[in-house]
Amino acid sequence: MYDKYHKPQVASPNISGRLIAVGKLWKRLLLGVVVLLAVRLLIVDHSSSRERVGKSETMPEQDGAFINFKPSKFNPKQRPSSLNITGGRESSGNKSFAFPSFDQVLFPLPKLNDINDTGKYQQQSADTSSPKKRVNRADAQSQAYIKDMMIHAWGSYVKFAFGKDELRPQSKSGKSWIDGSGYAATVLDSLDTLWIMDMKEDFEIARKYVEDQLTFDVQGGVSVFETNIRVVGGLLSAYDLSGHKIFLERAVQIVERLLPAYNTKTGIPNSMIDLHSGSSYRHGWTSGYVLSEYGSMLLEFQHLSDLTGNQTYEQVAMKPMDYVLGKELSIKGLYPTNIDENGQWVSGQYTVGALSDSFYEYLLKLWVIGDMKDSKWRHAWDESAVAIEKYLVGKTQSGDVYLTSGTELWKSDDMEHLTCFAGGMFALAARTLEDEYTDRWFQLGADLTETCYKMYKTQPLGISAEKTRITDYNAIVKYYIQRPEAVESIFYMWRYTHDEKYRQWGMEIAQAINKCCKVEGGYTGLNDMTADPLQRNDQQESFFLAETLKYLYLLFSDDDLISLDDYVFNTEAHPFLKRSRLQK
Ligand code: DMJ
Repeated sequence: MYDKYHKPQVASPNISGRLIAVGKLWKRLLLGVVVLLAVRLLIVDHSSSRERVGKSETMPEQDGAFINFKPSKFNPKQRPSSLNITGGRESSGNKSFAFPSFDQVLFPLPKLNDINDTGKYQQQSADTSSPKKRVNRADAQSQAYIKDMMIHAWGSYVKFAFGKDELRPQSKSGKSWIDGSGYAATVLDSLDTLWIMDMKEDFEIARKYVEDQLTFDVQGGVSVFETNIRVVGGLLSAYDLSGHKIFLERAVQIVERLLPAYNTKTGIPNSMIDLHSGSSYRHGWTSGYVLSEYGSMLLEFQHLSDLTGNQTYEQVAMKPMDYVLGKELSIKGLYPTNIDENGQWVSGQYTVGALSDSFYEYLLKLWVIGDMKDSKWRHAWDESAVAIEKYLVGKTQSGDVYLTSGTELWKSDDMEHLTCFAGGMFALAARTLEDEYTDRWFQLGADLTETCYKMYKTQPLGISAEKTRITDYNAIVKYYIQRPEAVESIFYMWRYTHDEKYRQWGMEIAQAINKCCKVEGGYTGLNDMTADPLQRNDQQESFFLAETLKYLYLLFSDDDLISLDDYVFNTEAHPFLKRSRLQK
């Protein structure tokens, strides 16, 4: 499959020809070394001058341009001491020479001193200032394959369940999470995917629904978190992409209805709310408030504040984040999954899967969407990443790396599909900051992504379980509900490496889904992904259209389509423009 990149073979030369060729090779090597040394010197000189600029920035706090700079709080060299750093790049304290990689020469990543460097940071992004010639990387045939899946999933929803929250593909009917039609979750979750796949007529059908029929005045409890990531997220990204004001108006309406959930002792929102009455309450099925739920609100609320100028939304969602980030932890960087209404941690178990996942994701993404200026987020994420690696990352005897749950004393040997988002998260962290952890996080991202691919590949139907024991790839929790996390990480790895294997992995997964889950009325999940004959679950998740199909499509698209330089994906794969890209 790499043959098309191979240079044509030449006939083998005789001995003297070989000697001449070797001589030429040495000359070239020597020249290369001299050029690299010169470039390296330029970079060292450049970074030391940036360091000088950085120091002067620490001075006047009243200077608006440097308002967020907190050098005393965030010193990357003061890393948690528990970690034994191996194989990183040179630190600024150790000037031993290392050749810069090709990427470093062309697109040097910012160092921490650049973080508050008002704009210089973003201008270094590859797509805007790169001298490199643009390469169109779209694979039109594979894109069409994925788009066909979306046409079938969306078309079936329109035909059998339009206006309901979800489609039941086998019974060809609709399903609502609450009374009546619910709030049309699949319409709102699908808007940006329709736009990105250039399904403009369908987008128009959805837009008209949002304009003329959508109502949030519905009775019955809905999840504050799910409403936020799917409904608010879907509306805001539809607004960012299309500019239609109605999406922003609707986002304001739904967030106003969510706000009463924040009237609690600690400012941590209740998990459930009745959108009609505004009365809110905690889940019955778990104690206290859930980390991934209250910790995955700020990206959306902040974006809404940025777009409307109303700071209330950001302030309200900031409060619980500041509250938990300021709390004492038994293990620095690891946050218990639950907290009670008095602000006491409830469990002593840690995970990056269910109940925690997107909290960690948002620590990083809050930093990235803010153009890497507010170092409090990156600092918190860094601390978490170090602890996650130490306590929750495992390696099997055959070398497969996985991310699991555990306590201070033990860790499990399984991995949830939900946790598979972490491959992309570690890759994103590595590609947005250069420090001694860069290579390490990127490798961890790549390793986790590969394990998640194997969670599909090793199964009889090519479909992953909800939870897999990684030592032998035995399915432990056997249902499959069209989750996106594996293809999400595959998408990030593709964008950052352009290694064809990632596209191959994504296509294998797409084909397996088509084989097992496509029915006349849409796409179903499976009650048991090992069962023969198939045990379908008659459920088409809204995140199948919002995330799984979107990440698969973007995997085969050109890098410019939702460029990672310009957008940050919320945890439901809704792309938001970075703060610096918003028109003031
Ligand atoms: C989605 O709603 C989001 O990705 C969320 O963060 C986790 N669960 C589902 C998909 O698995």
